[in-house]
Amino acid sequence: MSKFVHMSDIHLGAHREPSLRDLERKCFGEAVDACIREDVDFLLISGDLFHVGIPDLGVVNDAVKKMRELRDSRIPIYAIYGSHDYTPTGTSVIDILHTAGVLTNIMQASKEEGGRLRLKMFVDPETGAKLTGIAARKVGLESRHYEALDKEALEQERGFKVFAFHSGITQFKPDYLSEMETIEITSLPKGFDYYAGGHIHQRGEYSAPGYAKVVFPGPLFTGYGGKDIESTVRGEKRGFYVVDFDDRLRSARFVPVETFEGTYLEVDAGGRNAAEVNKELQERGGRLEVGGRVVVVKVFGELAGGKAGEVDVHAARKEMGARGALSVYVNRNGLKSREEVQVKVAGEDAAAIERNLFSANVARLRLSTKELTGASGAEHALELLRLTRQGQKSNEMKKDYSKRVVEAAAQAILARDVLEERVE
Ligand SMILES: [Mn+2]
Repeated sequence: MSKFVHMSDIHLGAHREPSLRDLERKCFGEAVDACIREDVDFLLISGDLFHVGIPDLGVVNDAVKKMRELRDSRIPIYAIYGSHDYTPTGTSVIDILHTAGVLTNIMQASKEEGGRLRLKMFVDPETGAKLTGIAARKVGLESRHYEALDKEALEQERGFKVFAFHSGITQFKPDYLSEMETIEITSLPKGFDYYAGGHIHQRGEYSAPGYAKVVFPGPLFTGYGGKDIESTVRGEKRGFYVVDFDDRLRSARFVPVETFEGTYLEVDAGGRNAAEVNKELQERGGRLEVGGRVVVVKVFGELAGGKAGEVDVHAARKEMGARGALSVYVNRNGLKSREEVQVKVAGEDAAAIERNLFSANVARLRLSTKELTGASGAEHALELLRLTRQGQKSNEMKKDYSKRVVEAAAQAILARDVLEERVE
């Protein structure tokens, strides 16, 4: 019997706080140690190994050290790009790791006569397992890959086959991602033994006729952003899958990893005034166990008196920090006051608000470019925002930084050109 480990959405470098950065590095390190200890045959990463396409070199160096340990134990790493790994203009760190032989990027596409897309099958030398997949590229671009895909050739391949992808699947989409652009399960070739999913930051195992085992491990550590952190703090287990196989799939089991201890505080401000809410925050917050923990404080509801801004979350954050909390996230997106103008667009966290805001506004535009309308338009806007949020590198000149961001942003709204360019 052979076995491999399937991980996804590791997002190395996602956190700014040194405490979370350390935990994130440790978590990846321990997951790699587990692969070596369990003597797996290979590791498969379904995208978003790093949080950005050109991460800090310190983050890369730490990751490469661990990946070298896998190589030294003769455990190959196969990977595809995630939505965070690619950089529209330049070379991503994934390409460098592929070139250096640290990992193998298993999406290698060529264009056939008539524009059909042919994927190369990689064969793992030790086990004979066949691997291929479709990476996330730019928004809307991967759906074009799927449309053009020569599925028959892949379906005819014999032996144990794994298909890696980094996209939401319409039929298996969690409710909270209802606005996310997804692909139909039938876009994927049928009959693979294991579909190794990435992109969805919630663990899930699914099946459909012709697609017996579709697995999203969710983020290895915790992902990033309010929603992901809140889920982890509220007890959602994070981790990876160990997959046993011979000529077919034998089992796929989830293995949880250590992330962090969490504390969650929810304060319903409904019908009360800001001063009363502050008192409750102080009293209940002060009694919480916060030392060495990640704390999420959620304040919501419509205040009867005072302004939402008068709810003093900073005091609560400071007090918890002083008692040794690793990190304190305050979510007050659901907090409103009667006196203030009602928020027109709501959402559970900043990412959801952005998505909803773009969806609402894009619907009012009349555009001839199809990709820039509807859900795809909202995704493009989000992508643009993500790219313009990239920080300046420590050794990067201001004008180079500005050029990089402007070019990335320009590329982000020119999906078709990039497709022609990349898939030759
Ligand atoms: Mn991700």
